[in-house]
Amino acid sequence: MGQAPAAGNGVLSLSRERLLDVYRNVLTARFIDAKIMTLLKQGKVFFHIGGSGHEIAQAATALALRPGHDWAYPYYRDLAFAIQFGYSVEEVMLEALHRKGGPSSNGYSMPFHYGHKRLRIVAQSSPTGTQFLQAVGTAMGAMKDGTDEVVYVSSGEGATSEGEFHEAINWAARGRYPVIFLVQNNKYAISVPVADQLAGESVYEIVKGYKGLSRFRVDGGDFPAVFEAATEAVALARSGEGPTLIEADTVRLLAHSSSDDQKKYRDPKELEEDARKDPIPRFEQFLVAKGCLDRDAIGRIRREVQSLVNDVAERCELEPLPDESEVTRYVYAPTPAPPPGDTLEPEHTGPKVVMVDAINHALAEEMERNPGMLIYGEDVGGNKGGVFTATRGLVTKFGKRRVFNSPLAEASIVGTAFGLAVRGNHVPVVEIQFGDYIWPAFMQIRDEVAMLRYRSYNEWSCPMVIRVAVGGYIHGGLYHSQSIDGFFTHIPGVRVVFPSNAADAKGLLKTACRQGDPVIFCEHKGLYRQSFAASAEPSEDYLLPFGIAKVKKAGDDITVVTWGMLVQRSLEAARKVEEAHGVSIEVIDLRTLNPLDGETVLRSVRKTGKVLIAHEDTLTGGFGAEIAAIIAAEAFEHLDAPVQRVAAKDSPIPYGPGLENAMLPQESDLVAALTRLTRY
Ligand SMILES: Cc1ncc(C[n+]2csc(CCOP(=O)(O)OP(=O)(O)O)c2C)c(N)n1
Ligand SMILES: [Mg+2]
Repeated sequence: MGQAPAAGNGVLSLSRERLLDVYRNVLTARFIDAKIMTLLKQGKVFFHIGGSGHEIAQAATALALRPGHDWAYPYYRDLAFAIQFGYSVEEVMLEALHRKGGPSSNGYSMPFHYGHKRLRIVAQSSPTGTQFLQAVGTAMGAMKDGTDEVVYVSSGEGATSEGEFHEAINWAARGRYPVIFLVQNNKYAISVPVADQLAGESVYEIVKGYKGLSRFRVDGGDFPAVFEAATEAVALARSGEGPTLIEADTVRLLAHSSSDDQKKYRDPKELEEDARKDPIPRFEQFLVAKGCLDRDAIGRIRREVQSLVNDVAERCELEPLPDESEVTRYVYAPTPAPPPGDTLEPEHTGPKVVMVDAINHALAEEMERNPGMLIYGEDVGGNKGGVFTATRGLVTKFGKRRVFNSPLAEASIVGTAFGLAVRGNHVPVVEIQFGDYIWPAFMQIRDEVAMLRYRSYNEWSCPMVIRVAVGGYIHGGLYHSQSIDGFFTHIPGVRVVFPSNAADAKGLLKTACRQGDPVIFCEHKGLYRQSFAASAEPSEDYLLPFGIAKVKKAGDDITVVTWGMLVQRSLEAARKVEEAHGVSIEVIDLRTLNPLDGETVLRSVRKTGKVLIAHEDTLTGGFGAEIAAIIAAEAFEHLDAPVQRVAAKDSPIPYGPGLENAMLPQESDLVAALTRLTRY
C-alpha cells in the first residue's frame, strides 16, 4: 500500500504483442474522440464526452482484469477502458450514432454509457456516484457465490464527493469485498477545480481511515505505475484481501463534454501544460525505449487505426435507427411472473395469522424455494428480526450468508441490491425500516433500479423486492408515519404493491419474490398485528398475481376505490351509510397500484355512476388523482356525481393523537363523503 507500488515485475511479464495491442487500443480511443467531435459538428451525433488524456490510466487497469469473468462499472469517460476490456469500434460507433444493435442500449441511452452483457459491463447511467454501491453489491455476490471475480468501478474525483462513494468504501472495506475503485483525478468536475471539491485535493488521503481498504496513488500517464497498482489490486481482491482504491492523476485534454467550453474557465497556460503531459506520446516513448516500436511503426499504426475508425463510422451511419413503435417496450419484463391468468381465489383454510407473521412465512417459504434469494436491511440479521419482527427466525433458519444486517444506510441497501440482482442468480429482498427513511435510496430506485431494463433494451434487469414499513395512525409523528405511494406510483419501471390483509400480503409477497422486475412492497405498520387484517393462512403454493383488485363488498349505488389501511375503514363507513340512507355500496381494494386493475374500477363505476376514492397518502398528487383522471376520461358518460376523494390533508403528520387524527383521513370523513354522494 502506498503512493505507488514497487515497479517492474508485472510490466516485464507483458509480451510485445500485448503492449502493442494496448497501444492500438489507446490510439483507437483517442481517434474515436476526434471522429465523434467531427460527427457532432456535422449534426450526426448529439453528445460527446471524451476520455482524451485518461487513456493510459484506463487501459492499464483494464489490462489487469479478466473481461467476461470480472465485472465492470465504467464511467462515461472510460472509452479506453471499454475498448481494452473488449468493446469493438463498431459497438462504440453504433452507440454514438444512436443506432440499433449497440450492446449497451440500442439507442435508448446517451452515448458513452457503456454496457455489454457478454463482457459483464453493467449498462451505465448518468448520475455521478450511483455506480459505487452497485459495484459493491456485485462483489458481495461474487464472494457469496464463492468465485474469484473482481469488480471494477470508476469515476472522476468530483463524484467522490457524493455520499454514496463513502458508503460504498465503508461497505466494501467492512466486508473485504473484491472491488477496485479507480478514481481518475483530472482536477476538474466540469468547471469546478479540485480545490473546491475535496478536502486536501486527494481522495487517496481522504479514505485512509477505512480499515480493510488498500490504497495507491499513481501518475495516470505512467503505464507501468498504473499497471503495477492495478495488478496488485486485482491480486489482493482475488485472494480475499478486499478492496483497493487507486487514485490516478490524469489530464483532461478536452472540454468536459460537447456541451462545455473549457477555455471559459481554464488558463491557456494550464491547458498547454496538460497537453505536454499527454499520456499517449509518453506511452510511445516507453514502447520505443522497450524496443517494441520505432518511429516508422508509430506512423503506420496511427494511420491504420485512424482509417479503421473512419471506415467503421461510415459503415455505422448506414445502420438502422431504433424502431419508434417500441418506445415503451422494455419498461417492464416482457412476461411477468407468474403470468396474470386465472383470478380464482381459494378459500384459505390455514390457521389465522396476523399480517406480519404472514409476511414472515412468505419470506421463509420463498427462501426455501430459491437458494439465490437474500434478505437484508437494518436490524434484520439478528434475533430481533427487524424492528417489526417480520424477519424473525430467518437468520437461524437460513444462516448469515443469506440473512444479514446492512449498515444504517438506505442508499447502500438498494444500491448493493442492484449489484446483486444484475448477477442474475440472486433476488435481494431488502427491508427499509420506515418509509420515511427511504429517501436516501430514492436516487438508486428512481434512476437505477427502475430504469436498468429500459436503458439496456432488456439486456439487464433488476429483480428485487424492497419491503417498506409505511403509514400512520400509530402515533409515529412526522417521521414514522409517512405514506410513499404517491411518489412511487409516479415511477415507470417499479411495481407498487399495498396489501390490506394477511392473506393478500402473503400471496402478493410470494409473487413479488418471483417477479422479473423491482417491487416496492408497502407494509402498513398499523396492519401488522391488527385483528381485522388477520386471515386464515394461505397454503404454500398460493400466489396472488399483480393487477387484480378485490371487490371486498358488492354494491349497486356507489363505488369506493381504496387500498391499504383505508380498506377496513371504508367497509365500516359503507355499512353505516347503507344503514342510514338505504343505498348499496361497492368497496374495491386495489391491492396493487402498479399494475393498476383499471378494468375492475371502471366496470364498477359504469354500474354505480358514483365514486369515492379513499387513500391515506396526502391529497395533492396522491394516486387517487390518477384514478380520478382515468375515470373522468373513460367513464364520464356514466357518472351521476362528481368524483370524490378522501385523503390526508396536505400537511406533515403531527405527533399528538388529536392532531394526528385531524390530519389523517378518518371513518367520519368517509361517511361524510359517501353521504354527500347519496344526495346526487
Ligand atoms: C448526481 C449528479 N449530479 C450532477 C451531475 C452532472 N455532472 C455530470 S459530470 C459532472 C462532473 C463530474 O466530475 P468528475 O467526477 O471529476 O469526473 P470528470 O468528468 O472530471 O471525469 C457533473 C457535475 C450528474 N451527472 N449527476
Ligand atoms: Mg474530474
